[in-house]
Amino acid sequence: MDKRDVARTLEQIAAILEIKGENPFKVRAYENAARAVDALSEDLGTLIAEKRLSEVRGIGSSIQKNVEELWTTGKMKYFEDLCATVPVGWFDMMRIPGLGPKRIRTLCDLLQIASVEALKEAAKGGRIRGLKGFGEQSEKKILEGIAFLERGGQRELAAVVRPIAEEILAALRDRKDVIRAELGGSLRRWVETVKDVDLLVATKKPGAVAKAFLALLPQASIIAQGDTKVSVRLPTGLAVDLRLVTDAQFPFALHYFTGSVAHNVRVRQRAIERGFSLNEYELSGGEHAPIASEADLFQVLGMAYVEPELREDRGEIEAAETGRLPGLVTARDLKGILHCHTTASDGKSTLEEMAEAAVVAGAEYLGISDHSQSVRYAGGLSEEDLIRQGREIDKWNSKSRDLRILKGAEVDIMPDGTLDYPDRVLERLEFVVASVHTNLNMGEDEMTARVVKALRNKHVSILAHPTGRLLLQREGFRIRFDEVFRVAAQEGVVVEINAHARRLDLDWREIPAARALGVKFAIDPDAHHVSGYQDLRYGIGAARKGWLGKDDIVNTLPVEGALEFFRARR
Ligand code: DGT
Ligand code: CA
Ligand code: ZN
Repeated sequence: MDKRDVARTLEQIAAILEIKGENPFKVRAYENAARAVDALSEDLGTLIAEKRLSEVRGIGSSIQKNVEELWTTGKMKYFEDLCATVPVGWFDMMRIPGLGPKRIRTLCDLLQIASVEALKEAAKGGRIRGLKGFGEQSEKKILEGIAFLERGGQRELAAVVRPIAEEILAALRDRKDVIRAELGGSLRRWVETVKDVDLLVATKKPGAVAKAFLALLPQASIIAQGDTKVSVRLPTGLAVDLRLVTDAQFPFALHYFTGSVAHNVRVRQRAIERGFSLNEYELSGGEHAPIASEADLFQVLGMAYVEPELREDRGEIEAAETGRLPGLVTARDLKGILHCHTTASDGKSTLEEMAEAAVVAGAEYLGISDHSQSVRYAGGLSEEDLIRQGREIDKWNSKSRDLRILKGAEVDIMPDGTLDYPDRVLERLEFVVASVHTNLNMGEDEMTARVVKALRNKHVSILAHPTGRLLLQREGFRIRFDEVFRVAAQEGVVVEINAHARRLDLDWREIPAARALGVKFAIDPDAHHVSGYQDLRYGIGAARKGWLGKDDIVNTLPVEGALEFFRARR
């Protein structure tokens, strides 16, 4: 849990109270508290541990207790009770872009509806335009908002969903009547956004396990419940599917429910070619060696084991047939953490805190790269600031035997392709991360020329977040990758796989083409807080989905190797 989860819960409370028509002061109090939590510069956990939450302006004493309860127990009774009193449909309606709680309340009151489906019907039937405060335009906006949700606005960041899914999985695995259990679907394939959670359990007692599953999620509403499947929806709108199979069925079900659909279709085709028939429960139609695991299944079909991340029908079937699957990078291969911020710019942890956490994370080196001078909104460093930070880093390095800190900067690529520090500043740094943060709406030609010009500067080591996308929020800018990758490979500039869960930029789908042109990569957390290191696992997931091995990634090198790589082009 981090402060964003807390702020989100407070926002949801405010919205529910408002839809219910409760006291506006109470609504405002929760809204203010949500904003106050979101804007905290100090660590929420620290404030709570030191009993200093009351010092924060905007959080009243009863809300304070609720926040403390949520932080320490992971639950808030007030919120759970509140959720239990309102229709689930409200939560879906709250996700329609542009539709605030006040208007939801009016719509629910006047139209007697409580679901997105009913709202859509009403809008289509022209029954909204005549309502007080609404018009044809708002009716159209509502339909557009619903269409957006239906197109995939319902997806959620994998990083938001995975901790919840892993917690449920762990609780199921703890049970004696669960023989084995795994995540399936897009989560198991490490896709960056997911529609729902797919869980699979092997058991002799499906009824008991299903009951236990429901007891784990008391606030969930049940969508479907049968002998082999239970589907629920959490108050946040997230659907969780649990499938219950026998131990003998497990390998087939796991493979099937991991997907992707495209991969499944190819594997089933291959089974047919070999005279079998494959479905989610068995491989039938002929004699074969016993199958107790996915690996056995692949083997019987004459294939090497395909890691879940690769199951997208992007060449893995052919490679598994001919033994050409790559050895994929793992979290243990990472030796250094590059591209991290500190309180010197817009980070929330100090240099020392970031360093200590990097030691705990097992890193041998940590590359600090705060923002450059013109990035005012993010506290960009002046030349003097950089020099001061350099001294702090020297001090750490002279004391520490566990972790070496590298001096770097995240330097902005200006609209004309020049860099935000002069060369004489850049050449003093051990590595330079270059990135585009402004003028994102340029045409493709202009943007390509801008980035290519920056890559030609021999001090640049890493091209950061190459498209600037923010998952579920902002599309990446338009740029010609083939040219950028070719120049990066030529110049020896590393291309970043930004592991920040909202970025995951470069997209995994683009990685194989970049690699084929000779590009090397770095998996960087872009951490603005010590907790940011946790995002590295999503970067590893993306790199694995992009077929990368250890040797493709510069921060798997020991510190001297990485520094040598950066120095080589200077
Ligand atoms: P998502 O939920 O959109 O993030 O992506 P997935 O891949 O988790 O998709 P989901 O939850 O609809 O289905 C889970 C898996 O079940 C999917 O990856 C493969 C399998 N599956 C679902 N529908 C079909 C189908 O029509 N044919 C085959 N062969 N497999 C399917
Ligand atoms: Ca799924
Ligand atoms: Zn950046």
